[in-house]
Amino acid sequence: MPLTTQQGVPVFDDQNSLRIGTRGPTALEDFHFREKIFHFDHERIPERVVHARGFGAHGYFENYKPLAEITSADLFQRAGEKTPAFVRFSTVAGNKGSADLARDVRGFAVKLYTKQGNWDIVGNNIPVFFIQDAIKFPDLIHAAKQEPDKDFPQAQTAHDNFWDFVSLMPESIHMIMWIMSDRAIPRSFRFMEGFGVHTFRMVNAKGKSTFVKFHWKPKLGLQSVVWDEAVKINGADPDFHRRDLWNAIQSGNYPEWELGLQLFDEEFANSFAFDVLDATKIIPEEEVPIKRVGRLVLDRCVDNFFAETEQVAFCTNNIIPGIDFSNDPLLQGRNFSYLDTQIKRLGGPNFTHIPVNAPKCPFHHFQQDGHMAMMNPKGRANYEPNSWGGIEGGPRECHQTGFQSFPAHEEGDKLRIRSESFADHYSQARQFYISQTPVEQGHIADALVFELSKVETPGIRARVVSHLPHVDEALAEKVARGLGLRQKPERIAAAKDPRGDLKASPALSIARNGPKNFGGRKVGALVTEGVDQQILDALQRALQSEGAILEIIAPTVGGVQSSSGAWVTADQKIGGGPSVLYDAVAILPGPNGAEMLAKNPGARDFATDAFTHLKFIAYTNGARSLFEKTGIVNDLDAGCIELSKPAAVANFVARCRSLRFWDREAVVQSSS
Ligand code: HDE
Repeated sequence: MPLTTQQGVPVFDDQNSLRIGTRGPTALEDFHFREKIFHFDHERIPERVVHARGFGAHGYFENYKPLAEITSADLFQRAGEKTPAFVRFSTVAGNKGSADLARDVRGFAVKLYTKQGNWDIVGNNIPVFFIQDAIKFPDLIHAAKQEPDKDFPQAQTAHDNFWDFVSLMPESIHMIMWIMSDRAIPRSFRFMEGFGVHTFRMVNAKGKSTFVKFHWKPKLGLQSVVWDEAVKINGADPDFHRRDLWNAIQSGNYPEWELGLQLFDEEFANSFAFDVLDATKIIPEEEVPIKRVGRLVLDRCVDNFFAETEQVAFCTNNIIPGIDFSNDPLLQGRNFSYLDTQIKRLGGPNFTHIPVNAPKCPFHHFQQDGHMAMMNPKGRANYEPNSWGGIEGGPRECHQTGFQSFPAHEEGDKLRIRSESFADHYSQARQFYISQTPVEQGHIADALVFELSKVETPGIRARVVSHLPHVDEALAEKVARGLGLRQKPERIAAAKDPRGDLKASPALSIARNGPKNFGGRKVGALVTEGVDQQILDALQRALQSEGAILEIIAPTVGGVQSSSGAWVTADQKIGGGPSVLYDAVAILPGPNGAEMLAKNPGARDFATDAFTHLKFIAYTNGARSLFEKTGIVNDLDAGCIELSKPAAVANFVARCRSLRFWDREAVVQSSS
């Protein structure tokens, strides 16, 4: 394939610019050189102001059963119907090059290319938000991102501005509980839920409206990492999440989520304890069960990151007949923001001409021209009404199938006011907290202590703590102690007294909603020369039938010879494949490898971190000298499984299904 210029002219020499003599000046007429440099100079576009770091993939949504009673949206009318989809996951605060394991909300944006146009569900992995009114969004994001004078810290909320702002905004406390929980450090995009957050409407062909909240439920169950692990993953593999998604899809293990609908009517909305238009509130699944209506499968990586993932333009205002907005003031503001931001980011009004943004159904309109117009309407008519008949006259509006807004009855005075029904800021924060397991509650307290210890202004630390008794007294005590506050701050006055009668919602805990098996997870086996081939084979087989992956970490990436004389190739060298990159580990030294591992800092960290991060550890006897050297030998517990014979592997894999050996946490914490 010959190299050409953008004009298609074949290139003779791409190594040297055109010059006068061998050492003379460059000739201005060197059009190939000029074109190449000019294009390079213009390669960058502005990154997203939020959600700059993201990763996308293609797939489809498959509808289970016709939902005509609830919505006329075409994609829900036929069982088994597949609708093409593009999904982009992201972090919020970090810049485009930031690390994947930042403590942050994750974006979960889905574009559905339906036969009635594109429908975007631009959601997050957390079902509530920090603020109730879109007018506060610039303040929230300014406070969360790098401080404007120093331009740091990057991709973290552990700084004064963020905590100053949220501590002055009690409505954010519910969200604070979520982002201090393990939800904000997911193990992978594949193991997290997605939420549309706002209340939307579904409208059927008869014009009947039902309120709806959208949920995405991961097939592989929920899973997060622990904080120390997140910090280390960011160093070991800042692309951990994108690599995980890429590898899963490329290896045919297509990630999958079920779409769940929480459907409710006006009557429920009026009787519910909170305002369904308030995006800082959820409706517990136990109160309105989730109806699973279809599945989203991601089965194709992008051909080009920039063309697809960077240029994809999600807009909350992209909805289709059968779907409609609610009056949630956050959603209403978003409907303005997303369209506006694309014009800045993508350079003009024709971003819908970019293939990833174009509908896959036929579309006809009279919009024309502008920067980079790629598909101006054909023919004579570029306006309507017109008297040109037939094809020449162009498209016409359609009263049967066209989008119609739900005729909600609206009236009232023009006011800048927050509804009284939005005033309870603490009750659901408390409900979230009491729905967590004790281990998860501990993580929330630890995260608050960690973040607030990075806050330099003591008054801000104390102000945050003054909100916590409304959530839970013991939590407030623990955080105050963790911060070394001499005096526990007075509980701050609440706009509305929190209620103490909300029941725990088990659906809100990650630990209670983990996987049923170890599928999609990864074990790292640390091996040396002479590793027991039978054990390795048994491990390989057991993991394969579980749908999990085995990676080998050896002294060199070249690999080792096993006990049977076979060559075992390695995926990583020691140090390059630390245990934080795996869900569970196996430490399998050969006869002479134990001493070497005990002396190797990378191998020592491998064992200690796996232990500290509460992972299941399989080992053969030789690993004991490594455990002695690292000091964990006396703490070996039921989460450490000796593979005395190949049959023991089954027990190890069965244990791995619980993902972590949480009982160890008390031991680890008391020794740290
Ligand atoms: Fe966004 N948000 N947002 N947001 N948001 C953007 O749009 C905005 C909010 C979310 O992968 C921007 O194209 C306002 C809630 C995702 O490309 C921008 C408000 C939720 C993504 C914008 C919110 C989200 C964005 C920046 C307050 C969860 C990434 C670049 C009213 C339901 C989509 C862009 C992608 C991106 C504005 C709040 C989710 C500036 C004004 C709540 C997943 O338009």
